[in-house]
Amino acid sequence: MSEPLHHAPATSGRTRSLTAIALSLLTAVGLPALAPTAAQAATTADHCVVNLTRDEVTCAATQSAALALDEAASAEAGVQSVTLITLYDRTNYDPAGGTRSFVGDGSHTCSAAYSPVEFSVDRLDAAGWNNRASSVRTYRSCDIRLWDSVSLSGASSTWIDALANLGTIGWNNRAGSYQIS
Ligand SMILES: [Ca+2]
Repeated sequence: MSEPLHHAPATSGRTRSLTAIALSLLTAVGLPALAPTAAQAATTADHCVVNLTRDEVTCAATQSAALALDEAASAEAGVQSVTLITLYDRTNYDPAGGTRSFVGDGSHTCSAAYSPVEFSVDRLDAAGWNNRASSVRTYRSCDIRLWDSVSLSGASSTWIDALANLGTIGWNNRAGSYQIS
């Protein structure tokens, strides 16, 4: 079985495993919503930030809260986190259905070329994100390539910089894994 997240050899030899963390999120997602005493408490959507540098996943009730928690933890660890890509459950980058962001350290900028692949992330099913992404944004010169299966095999999309509706290229609610370059 392959690792859920690994660097391409040309980038570095490090290998990281996020399966256990991702699995632990499944229980968090299933928790009942708190009483809607604040506007932001009205959603049960999951918003998680996968931090490559710290090898941790941070989740919160909103995308901004998840990013803020990740940034605070990163600052404590002496690193700056920057977003490389964000997957949205809904089209048009609407965060209301849930988001999953992948962040690297502050010095990271993707190379202009698509080869080598800089990050490969499989098993979106373990994170509750298989066949779910409907729009995607990328940052820091990164692009994303979606794979139909959860194991970076089968059909794959073109490289995407940003797309408000993945359905326009036949990839709505379809990705099971992805690569960043
Ligand atoms: Ca969706």
